[in-house]
Amino acid sequence: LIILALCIISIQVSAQTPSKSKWFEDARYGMFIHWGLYSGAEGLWKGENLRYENNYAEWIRYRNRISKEEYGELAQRFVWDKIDPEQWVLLAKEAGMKYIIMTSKHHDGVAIWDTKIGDYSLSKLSGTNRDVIKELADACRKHGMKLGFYYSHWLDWSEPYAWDHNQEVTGRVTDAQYNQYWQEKVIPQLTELLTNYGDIALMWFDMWIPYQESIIKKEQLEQVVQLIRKLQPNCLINSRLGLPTDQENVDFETLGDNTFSSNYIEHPWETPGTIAHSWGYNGQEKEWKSTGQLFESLLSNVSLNGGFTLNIGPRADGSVPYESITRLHDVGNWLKKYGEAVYGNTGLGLRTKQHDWGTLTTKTENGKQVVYAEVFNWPLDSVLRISGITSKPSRISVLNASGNIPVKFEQFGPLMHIKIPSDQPDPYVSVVKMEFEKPVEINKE
Ligand code: FUL
Repeated sequence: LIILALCIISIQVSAQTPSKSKWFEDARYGMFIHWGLYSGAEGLWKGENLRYENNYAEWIRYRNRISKEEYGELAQRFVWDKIDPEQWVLLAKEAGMKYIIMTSKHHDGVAIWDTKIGDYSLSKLSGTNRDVIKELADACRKHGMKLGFYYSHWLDWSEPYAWDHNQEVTGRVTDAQYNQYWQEKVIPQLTELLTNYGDIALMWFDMWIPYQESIIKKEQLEQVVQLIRKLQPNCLINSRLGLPTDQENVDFETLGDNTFSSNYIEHPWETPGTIAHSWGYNGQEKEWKSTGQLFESLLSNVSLNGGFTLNIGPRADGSVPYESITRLHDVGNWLKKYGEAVYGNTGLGLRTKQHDWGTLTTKTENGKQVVYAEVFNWPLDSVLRISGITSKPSRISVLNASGNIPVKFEQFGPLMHIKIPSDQPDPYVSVVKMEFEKPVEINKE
């Protein structure tokens, strides 16, 4: 009897235990930080722009064929008196972001933390005793921000035995050589990152081809997974590790850079996005996105069950370009008012772009479901038309700064006409809230 009781209790506990990715699925919005030696180059090398059009500033060493020694000299451009990782955390908080993913080692192979594995680190190259990753981890803990690390496992342009696109020309390294890089750098460095900086919420790897097409072996990837599961059991792993998303080893899918889905995806996923073109700081940047585009990216992802990880590329003195700050503040101020339509929300699984005025997000609390309409294009005839919901709402209101204004509505089967005020409450995206006593019924036709 006791065993039976224990079994029942344990079944109940496991049924109640939220999945370890729940926080990530609720967070929906996070900050990516690309900061490394390349930030010191600012997209320019000896007066020469980044070679090849349409390229990323953090690729400058590879694109402009800079030698390892000369590249290392960029460390002298780092202004340590000014660098303050806590400012990045405060900016993320202000922006309404719930996690930070920091580049710990990008493709250039430079460790941003004070690694003991080799001497190719920002700390050693610039002769400082500072460890930016430690400072960032401490600041995240202080301000309740989740922290994850980007780690370039597949590519490392600093190691002769790692993968380097130059080898397309010069010939591949052998499997044994690659494994040497893996065992002597990747595994020990990951061990440091997962041991010395407290709780790590996620690891963001970066390989955009399936491992079968790369030099990496499945066993090597599984070794990484086992290491993470052992050292940080709650740490999430993204799909760019190279293993398929449907495998147990991958906790969330990362779509392509600035790539968006056109349908609802059941498993956890995110889009990594830039505010401009490059991820790393580029002083020549011209392609700044509008704040409206950023709202569109965030809200359409949430409406399809995904998240949005938006990047900043600080300069070598740690400062963040004004263009990024102002956009982050605009979205953050909006989230302060309307965050209830984003955090913990998902979508209804209707057709993408079903409504030309905007998106629908939803969440359920205590058995009651709420649906939010995020209206980008406020209808001129003061009628918001929503199709696909057949349940009757108990209340509909328009959210605005002075509270919720209840509004009238009519329903014709799966069509709802909501009478909205003629003036849109928000200059970017206005929110209409529909409350239901029970889970809503959907008509996808
Ligand atoms: C890409 C990288 O090559 C870029 O430099 C950047 O880090 C982006 C997030 O992933 O694939």
